[in-house]
Amino acid sequence: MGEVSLVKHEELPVPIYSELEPVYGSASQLKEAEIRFKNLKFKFIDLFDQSPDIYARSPGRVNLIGEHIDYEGYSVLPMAIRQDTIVAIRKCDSNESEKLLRIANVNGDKYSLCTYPADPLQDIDVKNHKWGHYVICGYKGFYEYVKLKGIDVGEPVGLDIVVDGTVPTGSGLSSSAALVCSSTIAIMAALGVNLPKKEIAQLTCECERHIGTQSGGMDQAISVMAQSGIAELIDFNPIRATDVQLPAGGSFVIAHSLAESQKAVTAAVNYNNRVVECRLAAIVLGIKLGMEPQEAISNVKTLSDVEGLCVSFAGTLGSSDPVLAVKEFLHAEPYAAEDIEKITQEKLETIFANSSTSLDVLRAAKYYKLHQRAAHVYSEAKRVHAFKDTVSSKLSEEDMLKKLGFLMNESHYSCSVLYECSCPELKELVKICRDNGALGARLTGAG
Ligand code: NG1
Ligand code: MG
Repeated sequence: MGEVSLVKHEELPVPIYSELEPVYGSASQLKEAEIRFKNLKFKFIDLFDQSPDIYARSPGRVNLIGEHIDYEGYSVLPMAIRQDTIVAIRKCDSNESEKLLRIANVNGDKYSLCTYPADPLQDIDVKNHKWGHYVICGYKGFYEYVKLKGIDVGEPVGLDIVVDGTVPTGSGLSSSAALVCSSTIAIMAALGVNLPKKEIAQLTCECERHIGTQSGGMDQAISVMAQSGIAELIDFNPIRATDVQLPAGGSFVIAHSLAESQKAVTAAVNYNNRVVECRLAAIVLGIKLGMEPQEAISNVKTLSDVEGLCVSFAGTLGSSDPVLAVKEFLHAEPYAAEDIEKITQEKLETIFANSSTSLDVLRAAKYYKLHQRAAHVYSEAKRVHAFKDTVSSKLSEEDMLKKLGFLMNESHYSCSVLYECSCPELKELVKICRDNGALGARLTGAG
């Protein structure tokens, strides 16, 4: 599951089977996939009077453990799911008068046609959210990357695009990354560029930030680098994927609480708020662990940046575990802006002056829960490694599955109590799962 596949349209439909067999698995799923690709092609011809040049596919993902820590530099453990986004694309002739990106969806009732200029430098109107913005994220990110690498793709041309997605939206399964990645790959292929997967993973991570969320790179990395039937431990800086074979006797069941999260719309009070709180927690911790305030403000971006400083306090704290440093140096009462400014000797608006999305957070926030957010991040980072170590341990399968379930439960507790990214519907769903025999249950994705 999760291989990125490019299929030339003239080769449809027969090679679909060989190309997509490892991805879609059973014969009935393959049949469904074939029908979807055919529909996509017909929709394309119907809308744009021509056949597409090429197709791209990227899957959604489920994160098994490691929530809200990718943007703090810590490893996560997701796997791809079969639900995906497929994209058909055609490069318009350069002499076609209007240079436009016309982006349509097979579900035209829900997702109406979006039209943008064929201009990679255009700004995305994040305050006026549209589904097509995700494709433009990929478009902008691709051009930024080829410019950086000195790859010549010529003058921008018009592109016609039709999208078909089966990842439920707003459900924590990363429909957004499936759309960003499949669009980026389609654009890349339409413009005749072929990049290695690692580079596509890196560039698509950066792409999605154009939507206004300060996301980490988990979703794009797994969507691009996933392999069939296996989970991946994803490390960042640089991105790296290590195969994790899960115990054969266990099943992961993905359930939907039916509560939707519109992350791009609520970023200032939810997602980006937590990113800002983590940065502040890291700066304050850095100062408490011996850094000069200005040094911390300039150099500390994430909680992983200050973890190493705990070593010199191991004697006082009993160990170099950053969770102990959080207990010692960050109080549990929420911090007001002035409390933090006394420690940083700098206004928060100055610290975040270069990030308009962070300034939006500061405007919306009443206080900052530094202790809780940092405690979640450091403990969750440890759970990811405990999960991976358990999978490769010599435990009996029964004990192994119990331990994995326990870690998932701990992760859920931390997400809901310390990180506060759960909701009543998820709480109920987790309870239903556990009451009915699940060895562990947790929210997945941003929450
Ligand atoms: P979802 O669940 O797709 O909104 C988000 C982030 C990830 C990660 C998780 C929480 C994006 C594209 N993805 O995922 O980077 O931080 O939340 O672990 O914003
Ligand atoms: Mg998403």
